[in-house]
Amino acid sequence: MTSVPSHCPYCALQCGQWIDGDGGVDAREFPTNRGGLCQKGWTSGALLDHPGRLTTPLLRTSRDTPLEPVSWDHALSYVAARLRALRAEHGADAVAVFGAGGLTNEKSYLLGKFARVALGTSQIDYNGRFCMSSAAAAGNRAFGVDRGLPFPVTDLDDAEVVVLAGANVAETMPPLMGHLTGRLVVIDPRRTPTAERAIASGGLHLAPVPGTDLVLALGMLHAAVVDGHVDADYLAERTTGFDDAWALAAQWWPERAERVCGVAAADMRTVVGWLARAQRRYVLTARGAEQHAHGVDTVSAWINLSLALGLPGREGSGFGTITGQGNGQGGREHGQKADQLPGYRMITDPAARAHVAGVWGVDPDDLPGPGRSATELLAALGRDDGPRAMLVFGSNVLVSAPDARSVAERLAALDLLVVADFLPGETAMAADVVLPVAQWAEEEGTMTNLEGRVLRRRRAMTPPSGVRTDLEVISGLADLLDVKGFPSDAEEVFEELRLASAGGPADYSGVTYARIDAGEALHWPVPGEGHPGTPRLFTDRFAHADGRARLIAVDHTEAAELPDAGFPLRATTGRVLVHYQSGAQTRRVAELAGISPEAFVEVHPDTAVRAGLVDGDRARVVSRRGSTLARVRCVGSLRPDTVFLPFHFGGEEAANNLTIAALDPISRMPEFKVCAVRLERV
Ligand SMILES: Nc1nc2c(c(=O)[nH]1)N[C@H]1C(S)=C(S)[C@@H](COP(=O)(O)OP(=O)(O)OC[C@H]3O[C@@H](n4cnc5c(=O)[nH]c(N)nc54)[C@H](O)[C@@H]3O)O[C@H]1N2
Ligand SMILES: Nc1nc2c(c(=O)[nH]1)N[C@H]1C(S)=C(S)[C@@H](COP(=O)(O)OP(=O)(O)OC[C@H]3O[C@@H](n4cnc5c(=O)[nH]c(N)nc54)[C@H](O)[C@@H]3O)O[C@H]1N2
Ligand code: SF4
Ligand SMILES: [Mo]
Repeated sequence: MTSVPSHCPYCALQCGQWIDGDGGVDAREFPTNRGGLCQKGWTSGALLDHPGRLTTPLLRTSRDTPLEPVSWDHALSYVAARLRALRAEHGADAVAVFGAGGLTNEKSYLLGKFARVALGTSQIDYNGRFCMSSAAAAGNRAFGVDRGLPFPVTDLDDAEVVVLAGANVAETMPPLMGHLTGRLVVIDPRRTPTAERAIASGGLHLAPVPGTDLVLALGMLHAAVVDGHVDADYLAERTTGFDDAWALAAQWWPERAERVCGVAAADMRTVVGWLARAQRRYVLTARGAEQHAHGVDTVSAWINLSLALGLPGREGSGFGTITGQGNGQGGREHGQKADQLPGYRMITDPAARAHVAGVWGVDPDDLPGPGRSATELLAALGRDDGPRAMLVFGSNVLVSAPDARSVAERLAALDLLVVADFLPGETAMAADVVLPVAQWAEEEGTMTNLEGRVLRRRRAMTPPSGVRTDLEVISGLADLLDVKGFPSDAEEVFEELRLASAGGPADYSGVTYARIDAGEALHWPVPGEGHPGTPRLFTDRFAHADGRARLIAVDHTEAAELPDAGFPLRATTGRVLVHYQSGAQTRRVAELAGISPEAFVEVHPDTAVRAGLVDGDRARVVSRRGSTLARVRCVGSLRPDTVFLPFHFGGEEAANNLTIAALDPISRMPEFKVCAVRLERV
């Protein structure tokens, strides 16, 4: 049987896969995974012929009635008619669109264009707001451009020291561990498998209080200055802003930082010394440091430390953020974000509007302005000034958005909820219209991985009958709304994306399917077909007009909600190896569900005793917003003031019943990683 070379449907490592015509999946040698796959990748084929798969559109005309199978013609005409009516009655912003970082570049692009041109709405955002937005904002303000890793993953191979701030890659990107062979430092309130590896590597596990990474980074910058590790020549030649950043960091000598973040001052000095003395060294952040109401400032603090030590843009060294979703990088470049147009252009920039409007054949004045960010968009649904309808592509917001109970109320208040999905996840089952779409192995497209490399997703098999691709759905709806310019062929969409991105920060104009097929490693920007791509950014200059990186003056801010007598513990949330995100996919893979069948809460044994709980009990975890049921796991290495829950489960087991929708003032990232809770016996 012939197999096609493609990539895993899940995370941003985009491991190479072979997929055969029956949906059989095998590992494929690719630089990011070197022939490895994690359990999710190995079992990804199980969903292609899953008995629960959606293969016919479903519709209900009232929320009190069950979803019933209907034809595609009926479903799409119904949606188009309702959208027209709602728009006529309430204006274009009455219709919202919610996209995802799992969508291909082509889908992200066409969805953004569909919102702005076919619907004329400003109300579009996507789940990447929950994921990469703080890292993106911090990268933009420091470096002038946001590419998660500004160097190829393989550059990490011979690093002597790598600091991972809030990343549990041993579970979230297992094959990436193969690139981390030097001394590791892991910053995580929990002793994760990654932290174990750090200890085994001769490195350190630093366990801060959740939500205090910023102070830790300030303490380390202080240590760098006082211990004489600052690279003064680099700061003078390549940066601005050190003095202002230092004016604040100077207040945070390590012993003072220790009192807030709980990490020993001596460990801060040790790690700074390791970074300063190594030739090849990296600092990488992920969601543990970023998903906070001050996530942008926290990432900035880590960038400040990296700049003070002279890492970014130097051969064999660097700063990066580890992108999460399969197309988390490309998904934030092509215009499904509330404030962006394709090519990572800003929708408020008149030149950007003129360029993109030219490609789209519309008047720039007809393009809407910036819309609401994801959490604010969800909070506005069904309200007087908010959207009355929402189309969702690729996100299970009922499980993954903060303060899930409020999200459920808002979805219920909509006149029309349309969800395109291939599985009956929680959000799809709450919809008025469900549109069954193709899966990764059944469609063409491109994805941009965590190192900014553009990859081909290839069709290995025919989708089941009754199923359409997302591009066909968007194209079909555009037809019914009488708008032209929405092809359903992936390469045709990509050819237009190339033009729209040309000249923007994320310039794809030189990328072609043929070049990717020929095996070229094309990292953006690729400004022209003769251009070889840009595996390493910042080697000569940063992307700001003056070519310099900026240190940003940042200071400690408390978490939005602090523990008190009623809610004495800090809850944090994250991932386990075998489940992906809201679990809509992996909870349906028998092998994975067998390994991790239910929600759990990690608790320090002393904390469990105080709550009258023992290992294996079912507990109720309660916050001011809601509660969740979880099996107690006593973990002796955990901080006694902290509990941890995975967010992969829905309904009564959803960690997001607890979380708080406090937002970062710049990125609008919700504070997924800290809220105050108590434990109760069930
Ligand atoms: N198995 C699996 N892999 C995945 C995914 C998945 O759902 N499952 N999702 C993909 C996606 S979209 C993403 S974004 C990435 C995320 O990848 P990671 O960022 O590695 O994953 P998380 O588990 O969310 O968070 C990492 C760690 O942050 C810690 N943490 C919690 N609070 C704090 C804090 O205040 N400070 C610090 N320093 N650490 C803290 C948690 O204990 C956790 O171990 O994973 C990708 N890969
Ligand atoms: N408490 C807490 N909450 C979190 C996080 C956390 O760490 N803690 N992490 C946040 C992060 S980083 C992320 S990225 C989000 C992710 O959370 P979600 O946005 O909910 O992401 P998924 O669970 O991957 O949902 C994807 C849905 O779309 C479907 N799908 C997959 N691919 C496609 C496609 O190509 N087309 C269509 N139409 N459908 C598709 C899947 O079947 C699934 O139902 O969760 C966020 N929520
Ligand atoms: S690490 Fe990510 S891309 Fe690789 S197999 Fe696992 S889920 Fe897929
Ligand atoms: Mo993510």
